[in-house]
Amino acid sequence: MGKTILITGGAGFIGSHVVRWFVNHYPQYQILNLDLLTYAGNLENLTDVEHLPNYRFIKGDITDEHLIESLFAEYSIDAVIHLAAESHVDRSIMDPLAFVRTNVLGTAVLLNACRQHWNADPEKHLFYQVSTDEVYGSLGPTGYFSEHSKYDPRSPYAASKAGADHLVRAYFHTYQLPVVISNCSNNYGPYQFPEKLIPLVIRNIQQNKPIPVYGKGENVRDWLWVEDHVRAIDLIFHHGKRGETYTIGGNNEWKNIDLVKFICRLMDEKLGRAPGSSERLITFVKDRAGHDQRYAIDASRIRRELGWEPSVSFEEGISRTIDWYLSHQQWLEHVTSGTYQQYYEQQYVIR
Ligand code: NAD
Ligand code: TDX
Repeated sequence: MGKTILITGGAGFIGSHVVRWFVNHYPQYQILNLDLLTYAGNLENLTDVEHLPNYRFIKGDITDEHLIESLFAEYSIDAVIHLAAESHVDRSIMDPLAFVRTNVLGTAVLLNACRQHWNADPEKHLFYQVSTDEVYGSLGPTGYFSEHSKYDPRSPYAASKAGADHLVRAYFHTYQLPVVISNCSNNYGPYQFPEKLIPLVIRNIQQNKPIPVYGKGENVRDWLWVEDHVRAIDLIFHHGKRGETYTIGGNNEWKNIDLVKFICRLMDEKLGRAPGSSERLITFVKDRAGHDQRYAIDASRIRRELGWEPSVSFEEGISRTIDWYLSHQQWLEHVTSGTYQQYYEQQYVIR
């Protein structure tokens, strides 16, 4: 059946993969992509779908109540998949209020428009909140986050996403708004902005620049191929239980330093450089403030109930990611021109 779906943040990293997936797999859906095009949003991420008849881009801010109201009045929006956010932990340490504004207030503005325009018919409508495992805080050497874990956010980014998730649940309980939330671990793949670890390492190796590793590189992250996250979002969007949460992860934990060395080895091979050349660029820098030690996800619920499985091995995914960045120099140049340099110099003190 046809639906009009508002996807927020569709010009960003994960959002552009979600838009591409839904536009291509569901020609009967009308996809509206609402994005402010901040430093992280880029319409070049979507050139392959922009001409399709079931896709429309709208530039705008999710915190702008008048704009959101006018969109709900103009289009008969059946569902929202909400990804727009300030997403980088280090930036949240520099400028926490920007995160509160977009992530908390922006989510509240969207929820409120849904409340006013939907009659709480769970068959017809859905507000899908795309969230992160960081809301659960930091793990020690053992254990996993699951749908039952307590919220314990520790960075301004994580706290702002936690605040947004709480609002989503509050709208479910108070107004019976049909909602669903998923909390996913670290994504990687094409179109990720090179402030995040994996694309930053690839770019710096290519340019023979120091690779900044925070602290001793002992922190652990679980990594998931971005399209596997998108496949999970598709399943949850269509079959997830209203009012509930799904945790998503790749069962693929890496210590940062091991991951960086792994990328170094692959880059040496792909660039035809002598073994060990890239590793020499590794530079240990001041640790991130409040750096979460370990994230790991128990994704058994979505596997069991919705039949989801990651489809791309990490070796394959990293190799594809490196190939993508090496063959998209122009994209990389565009996104790192302008204010990127300013951010980089503020963020990294490398002597
Ligand atoms: P991103 O930073 O690449 O993209 C965010 C997008 O939101 C950009 O296109 C930006 O222009 C847009 N945006 C920012 N502020 C806006 C505003 N006020 N109004 C409208 N649009 C605005 O982020 P990402 O890594 O693709 O993450 C997308 C979502 O997924 C976020 O909600 C994030 O919390 C969540 N998430 C990310 C990861 C990850 O590993 N990257 C993991 C789990 C969850
Ligand atoms: O230069 C770096 N050096 C370094 O050692 C950068 C940018 C990061 N790191 C470390 C910090 C983390 O332990 O690498 C790890 C990964 O860092 P990021 O790529 O910044 O991701 P993270 O902080 O784990 O958060 C990501 O995953 C959850 C996304 O940015 C969030 O949006 C998502 O919610």
